[in-house]
Amino acid sequence: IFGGLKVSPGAIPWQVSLQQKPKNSNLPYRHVCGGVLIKSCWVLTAGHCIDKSKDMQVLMGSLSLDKTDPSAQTLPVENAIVHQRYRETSGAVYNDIALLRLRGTRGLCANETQFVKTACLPDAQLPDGMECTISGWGATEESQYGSSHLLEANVLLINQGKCSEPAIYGSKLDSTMFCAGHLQGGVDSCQGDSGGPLTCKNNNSSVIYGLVSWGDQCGKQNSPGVYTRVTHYLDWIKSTIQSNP
Ligand code: 4AZ
Repeated sequence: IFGGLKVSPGAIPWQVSLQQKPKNSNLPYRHVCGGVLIKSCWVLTAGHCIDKSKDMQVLMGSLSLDKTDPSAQTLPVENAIVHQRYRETSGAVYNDIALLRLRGTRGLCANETQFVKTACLPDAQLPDGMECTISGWGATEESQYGSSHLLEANVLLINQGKCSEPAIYGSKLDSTMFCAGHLQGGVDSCQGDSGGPLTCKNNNSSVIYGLVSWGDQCGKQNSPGVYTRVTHYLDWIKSTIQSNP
């Protein structure tokens, strides 16, 4: 996160760290992406975060990645389901969404606490200019390697027509994505934040409106962050969860 501040305990309880184990090694799991807990056994993340050849786990309820908080819960990923039309092209990513099924014990996965809670899915489009929150352990202006403490920042929803102007993303942007940030630059998501939440408050409850997906670098003028538009994928999310009991 560029231009962010440290998150307080319990403020973003649906934020998870998606971690992968380096192949053929005894090296520990390392953070690769963010994710969002939407049900006890289900995490939403970005399609481009998934490497089927590596073991994955999810860390929940910890603000720190290096010395995990006592409130932390870690669960293995049983199955990663990437959207069937996920595609990566030069400069844009399409249908950048995946669902992770966690491996629990006796049907129980994440245990709901003050520090671990599910986020609500959105049920409507939200207006341009609305202030929303992004968070993650990704790159900052100080470190391309990211932050060991979870950071957050406020961003504004940017008009789709504006963000589709040739000077910004042109036709790379489609209706399954949206832009958020600050066109003057400075506050943005970055590498390592991918798959993590953009949440907006609607009638005092937070909804997961976007997933960090792509952008032209980070914090640059006229290059806001691009987010997977979660409202476009509600049927895919519901049917994927239903068909994987
Ligand atoms: C990335 O490389 C990435 N500024 C993620 C988010 C943004 C740019 C790049 C948005 O994963």
